[in-house]
Amino acid sequence: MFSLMDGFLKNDPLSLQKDILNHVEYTVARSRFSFDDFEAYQALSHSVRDRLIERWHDTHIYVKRTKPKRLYFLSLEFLMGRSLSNSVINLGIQDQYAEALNQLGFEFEVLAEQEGDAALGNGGLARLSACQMDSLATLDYPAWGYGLRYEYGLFRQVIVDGFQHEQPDYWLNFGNPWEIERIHVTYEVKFYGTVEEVDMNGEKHKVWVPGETVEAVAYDNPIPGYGTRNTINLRLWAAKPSNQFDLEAYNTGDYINSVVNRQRAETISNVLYPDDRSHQGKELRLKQQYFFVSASLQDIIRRFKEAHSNFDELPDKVALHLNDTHPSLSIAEIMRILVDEEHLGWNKAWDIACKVFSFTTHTVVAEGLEKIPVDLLGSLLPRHLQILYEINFNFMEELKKRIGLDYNRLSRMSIVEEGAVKNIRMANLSIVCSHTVNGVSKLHLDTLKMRTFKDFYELWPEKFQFKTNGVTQRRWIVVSNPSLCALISKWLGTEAWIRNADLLTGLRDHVDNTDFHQEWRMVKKVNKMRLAEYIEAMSGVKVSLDAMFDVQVKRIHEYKRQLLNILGIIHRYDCIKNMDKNDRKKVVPRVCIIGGKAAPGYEIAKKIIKLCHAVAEKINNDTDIGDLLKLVFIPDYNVSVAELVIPGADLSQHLSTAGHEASGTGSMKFLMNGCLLLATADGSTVEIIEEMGLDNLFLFGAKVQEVAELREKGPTLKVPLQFARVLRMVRDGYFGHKDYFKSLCDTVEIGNDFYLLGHDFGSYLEAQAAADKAFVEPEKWMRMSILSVAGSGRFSSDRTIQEYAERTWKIDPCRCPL
Ligand code: 26W
Repeated sequence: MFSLMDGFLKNDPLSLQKDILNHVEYTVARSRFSFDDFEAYQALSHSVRDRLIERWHDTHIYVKRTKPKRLYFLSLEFLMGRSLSNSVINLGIQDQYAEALNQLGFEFEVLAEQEGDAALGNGGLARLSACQMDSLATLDYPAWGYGLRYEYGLFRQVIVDGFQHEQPDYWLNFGNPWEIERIHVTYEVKFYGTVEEVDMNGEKHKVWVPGETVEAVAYDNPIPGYGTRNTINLRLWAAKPSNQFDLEAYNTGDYINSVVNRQRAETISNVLYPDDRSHQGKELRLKQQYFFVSASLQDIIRRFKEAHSNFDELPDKVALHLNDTHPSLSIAEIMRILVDEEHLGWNKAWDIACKVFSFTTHTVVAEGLEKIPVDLLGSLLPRHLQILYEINFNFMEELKKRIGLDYNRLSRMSIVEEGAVKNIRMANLSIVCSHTVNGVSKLHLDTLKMRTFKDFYELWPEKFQFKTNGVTQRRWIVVSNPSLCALISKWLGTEAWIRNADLLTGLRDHVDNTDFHQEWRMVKKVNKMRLAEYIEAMSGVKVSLDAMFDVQVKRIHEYKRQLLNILGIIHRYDCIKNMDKNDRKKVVPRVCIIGGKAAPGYEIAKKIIKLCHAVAEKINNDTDIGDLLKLVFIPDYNVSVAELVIPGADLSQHLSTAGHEASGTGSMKFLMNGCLLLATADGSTVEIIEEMGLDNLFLFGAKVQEVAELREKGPTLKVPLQFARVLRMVRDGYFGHKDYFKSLCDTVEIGNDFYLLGHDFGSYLEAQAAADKAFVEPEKWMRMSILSVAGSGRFSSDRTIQEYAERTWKIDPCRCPL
């Protein structure tokens, strides 16, 4: 008889081939005798998906039976990128698939290129969530992610005449094989209406009578771990009109309006907000947040109640993690569920809530913290506003007992911000209710303690922790840099580092081995060739492989100082122009690569992009300069572009003014790919230095403790002559568009230079010179490159997740038997 325990799917090349053809014929509905690359990709993905589903089921059943404490990771953003290669690698059947496809006349790598990115997030926070999901699965933690299934992900960046234009990213156009639509997993989510008081058994109860109902439908995305059968779930919600509308139409006869209303419901999960700086207090954004929170909590509570009968057990069985404040309405929602629906007493409910939530903040400055106008909240979620007021009232009473009537401090700490417009401070709410408040690097936590959340730290020092961010070596080495992956495994004599990145330190043993150097150099060369081809295809610029590939890719922000980079490039250009033939021979050729998106409403960031193009046009067309200097802007930077760019980089720049980058995770990906860093002592760079020493990277710029004082000096600050000179060139229209760049130049003029570009310019140039010097000593550079990879183990998200699991969530691995 057929044994269920064996499962249905075999993984030998012949079975895989049969499976793929089967999907060509019956899923894609193409003839198995004739199908193109895209159709082959679709069939291939479906065959991978089948294997994911089997493991997903087995994991789910095993966890359900074992009943461990579960983690629910709540995040409004996940930047997953592509799934095919990652899945096949984590399933451990990459060679079998390659062989199966070869025999069918296809190449795995070519088909993998057919996949579009899932870009349901903005930047650092969202990609971090994706890396952490990979680690949670790999380390066998019983965890689920919850998020929103936006129909439009982060906008596509198109450059026209050097200006950024945004185009919608309708990523579901060609179908998404990685998700499983759960038409039966739906919940009603309610909005608006009024709160009424009703008598129940002689007690007064508040009851919310909502005015609008929308349905949330679950879409499950299996996330496979590496070297384990465990496959966890990322459940994303989509909004669908509730049937309630149909009834109304029937009753009122207003059929047309009801159909229009249905459309309105669907807009909730339509589009990702593309701003990673400011919260604009928009109703749709608030609706998204609550829609996500309500559906997720209904799902979580239902699952809890299936297995447990008493809410006292909730903190032992459920950990809820708030990825930034975006999901923090969960706090009010869980109180509403426990008090209004489950009829627990307020104190009991609050006690439970305070034991289940933990919180990570990804921002540094107080101005970046999320606030919701009270009026807006009161109209959309009237009952929640009452609950928030009650939480705040209790908190203020407790606080008065602890600190007395220090009204300034009380008002700073209040969840409700008083003023012309009243706001709910979501960070204060999250801190008050969470048992742990996490920073994303050591330096970040220091800033939170000393500045942003000083009052709270003094009240509850024990709540504050840091978990330095990390990235997954599965995506950032194994998937994106297969030749480096093979080289590392060969020289370490094992693939175990893919699950245990600490083993990368073993590379230190070979740091002086010339054979190793030789192979290392070849790997970098192959990756540089790949990148050079891409650059030529994108921009028409031919670049020399002998040049140093110098990369800065990340969201465009004033604090990340892409402008400092561009001004440095202008300086370099200016110097070369003024050199004689002999001196030019000593110049280290550079290909400067910049990429990143600006938030659509962020004017200064958009001007930085335009300046980059204007400078590039001048330099790249200057035949007098030739290969000594090139500048290219890589459009539409996203996860899959990163996978191509990062392995090809020699040097990468991380230039944030000290104290402004909470952590930074790009740097870790570059490290893992043997790329040297040129950076300020900001965010996690401080710990990178700790790990590999000052001689292994090029450090520059003001230290965090100097920044405030430098700012105070303002107009009296000394700025190098070179800085004034390059700024003048831009101002005078050397790169054209004089008027357009004026406001950009003003932001860094003496007295106005908040991010201290002028102050840091001198040491920036010195660091650049040191990089040039090291590059012409290949042995030295090679050593630094090897030591970068060897020291990158600490920056694996596996380490981060293990710290969260042990110190914050208190969850244990739950490994599904093979
Ligand atoms: C809607 C407004 C909004 C949206 C997103 C404001 C702020 C955000 C994020 C919190 C911004 C973000 O991605 N922060 C980055 O998080 C990374 C992961 O922890 C850090 O490495 C970066 O330093 C931090 O800027």
